[in-house]
Amino acid sequence: MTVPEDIYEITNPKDISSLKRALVNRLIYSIGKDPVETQERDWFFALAYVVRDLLTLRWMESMRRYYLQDAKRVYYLSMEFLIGRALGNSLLNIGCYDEFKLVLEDVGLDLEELAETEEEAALGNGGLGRLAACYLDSLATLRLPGFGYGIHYDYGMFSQRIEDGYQIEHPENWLRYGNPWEFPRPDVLYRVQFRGHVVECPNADGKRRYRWIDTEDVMAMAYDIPVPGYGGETVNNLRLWAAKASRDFELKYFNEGNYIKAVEEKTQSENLSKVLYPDDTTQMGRELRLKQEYFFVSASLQDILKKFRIDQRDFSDLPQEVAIQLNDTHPSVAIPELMRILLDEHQVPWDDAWAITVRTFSYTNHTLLPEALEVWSVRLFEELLPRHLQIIYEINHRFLTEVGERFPGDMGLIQRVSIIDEERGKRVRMAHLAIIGSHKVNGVAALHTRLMRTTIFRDFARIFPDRFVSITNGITPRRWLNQANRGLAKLITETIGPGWVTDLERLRQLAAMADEAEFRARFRAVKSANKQHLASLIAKRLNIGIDPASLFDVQIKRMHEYKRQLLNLLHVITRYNRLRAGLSQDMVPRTVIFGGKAAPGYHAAKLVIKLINDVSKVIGRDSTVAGLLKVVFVPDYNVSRAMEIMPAVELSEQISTAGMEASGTGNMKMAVNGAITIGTLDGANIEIREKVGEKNIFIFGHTAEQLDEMRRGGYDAWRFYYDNEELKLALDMISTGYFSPDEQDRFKPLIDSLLREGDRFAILADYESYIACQEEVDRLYLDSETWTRKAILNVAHSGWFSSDRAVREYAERIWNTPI
Ligand code: RUG
Repeated sequence: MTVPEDIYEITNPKDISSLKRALVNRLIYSIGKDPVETQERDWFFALAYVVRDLLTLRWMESMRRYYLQDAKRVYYLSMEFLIGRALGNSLLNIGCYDEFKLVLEDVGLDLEELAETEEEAALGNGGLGRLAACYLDSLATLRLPGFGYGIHYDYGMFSQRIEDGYQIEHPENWLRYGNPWEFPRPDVLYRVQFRGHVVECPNADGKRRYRWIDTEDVMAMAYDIPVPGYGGETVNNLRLWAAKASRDFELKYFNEGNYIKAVEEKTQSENLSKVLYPDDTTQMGRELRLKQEYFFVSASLQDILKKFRIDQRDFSDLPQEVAIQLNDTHPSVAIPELMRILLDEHQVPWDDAWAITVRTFSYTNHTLLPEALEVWSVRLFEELLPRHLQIIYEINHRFLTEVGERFPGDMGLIQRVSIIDEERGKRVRMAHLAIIGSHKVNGVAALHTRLMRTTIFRDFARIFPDRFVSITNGITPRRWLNQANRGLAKLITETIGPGWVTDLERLRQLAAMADEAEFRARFRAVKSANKQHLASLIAKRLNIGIDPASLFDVQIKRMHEYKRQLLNLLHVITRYNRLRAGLSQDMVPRTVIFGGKAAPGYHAAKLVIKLINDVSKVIGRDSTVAGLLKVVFVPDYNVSRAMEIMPAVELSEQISTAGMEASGTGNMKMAVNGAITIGTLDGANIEIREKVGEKNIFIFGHTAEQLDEMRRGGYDAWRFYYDNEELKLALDMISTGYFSPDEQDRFKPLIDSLLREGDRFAILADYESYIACQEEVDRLYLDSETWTRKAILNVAHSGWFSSDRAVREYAERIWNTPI
């Protein structure tokens, strides 16, 4: 049926009175509240429903357009989508922000305040999940048929509270009041099998056939979340799967008359999508995690193939019609799963099935850290996914035979590239599976890809020289500049027009403005207003006063040893000591802001949080440094906090050990918001330096190669300690309880890791050049015109870091869906 035009409630989204009518209608008919007796949350929900209505129409139009164009679909499979709040972003993307602001004012409400009642969708840990969300925004903005698939976790990232300086985790029930953006689809339901066993069936044509039987099944139910592109023309879809008990499962026990057992089993299978694993840096090797991975992969592939309309097509067309991007190895069980479907359910011959599979998949690697690379014990695999293990063995056998033929006699090579690691009790190396089963493997920054090719995946780069590509990450300018920093967005639009929102390279036009005193003054005024705003939020929420005129020096990211928050603290302590020694003349007043969550089981990272808070307390109480130095830990760092802090940052701390941060994306967000980076030659910092120019960034520390060489020659931690008086003093203060008089050896484990356990993250090696670099920062900050000039140049040259550029590169170089 065609939809009659007059069915739409809002025919013109610029017509304030129709928006208001729609809003009040939703409040009454969807929320069931009398407008005279409402809470803010009711209005939020009513508004969200009106906005969702506007999105829904465009969404249906987009789907129809894709269908008619028979466009190639891109599916982004990710265990994490760190979306954040949706209201402000949706309103800006569909161009109705100001109109709704007026409507709300009319009923006595403030849009910004209302937006804060939204629970944030924190379905991710950090960079990887946020990247997925940025890419969805770009896919829709670029009008590409790109769809996300993930898990509908009941509990996303935990919320962090700080009690007595320690991190305490609290479950975050973001669905407590429901999610107004999503459409539950009880009719979109797929069976996902687990366990059971495999039987070989005789086939009429004499070929072997396998059946996976006696499985324990869980159902996957879809929830759809519309993803609006900028301009509102295209709205794509994010489909998240929630686990539901299968009817068979329940019936088995109900029929036995065991009602309680049936309900218990039901709850257990539904637990599958209950909670996000809150750790992105270590591999957890837990059964539930592998089940989550297969659960969402299986449901997504069934859905993808259904949309591919296999009844009308040949499987050999799949790679022309469908591209599937694996966000890290987490969804890489999709490779044997597609093989299983092709082989067992559709009797496609192995070689054809394999060619289809490899051409369909591509894999993004996000880390070189060995502890984060996924491996699964063969035993667990066999228990949960017996047929997949068989297929993996067969993939491996064929691959190793080929390698053996191409590189005869190299047994070491065979062992190193095998999917099965035989050394530590037989394990499946998921990265090897992902590389072998994909036609492209991408790293997320130039250095990262180079190191991937030359270190951990060196052998694969030799075997598949054309498979590895580098696509540097990007961030969406819609959320991270247009929405988060309204002041700067306005200034930019007034200066160069509004086109930058979808063509961020246009920021380049601001470069010339850096030399104009008047523009610098306006730019400074925006930064200053943003700093004041942040200062007022910190005062309101934490009851801490910070000086908006001080230099805002910020490190906000996950807490991890390789990110080196501890190095930052060593600078803070050194600075404190210098100030106490009366050496304040060369130093500018600073506010050092930290924020970030530690994985609940990561003791070292949690201890660093405590140390930050203890140092903050001591410095805060010392009147000799009042007005000169302050340390603040902002609790519960998340997307919303990031959006508040980014616009106010002046100095962006990107100080990871060279070679360890795959890319980083916070570095890009801060640069585009006019911060100057202090960083190592690591991840995307290198490209930031290239783009903004080396005079407009502070680089310090050893390179990845230098650290490698240093390690090979024997790393002498004590030498750094004895050679530098100030470093020695700072470390001694920490280890002797200066900051923890109530428990003197509280921080001994941190100091031991540096001095006695080899300083894996080279904090001591980089201390001296970091301190020297920080001195340069002070000198530059004293010259506020030059500082502002450099800050403007950072904005002007950050255009390349737009996720639109990154997604275009994926489209051209990997998905073969050029725009
Ligand atoms: O640590 C990396 C970041 O450097 C990177 O910017 C981000 C997006 O590519 O991914 C992060 N990451 C790595 N998140 N999880 C992992 C390990 O699986």
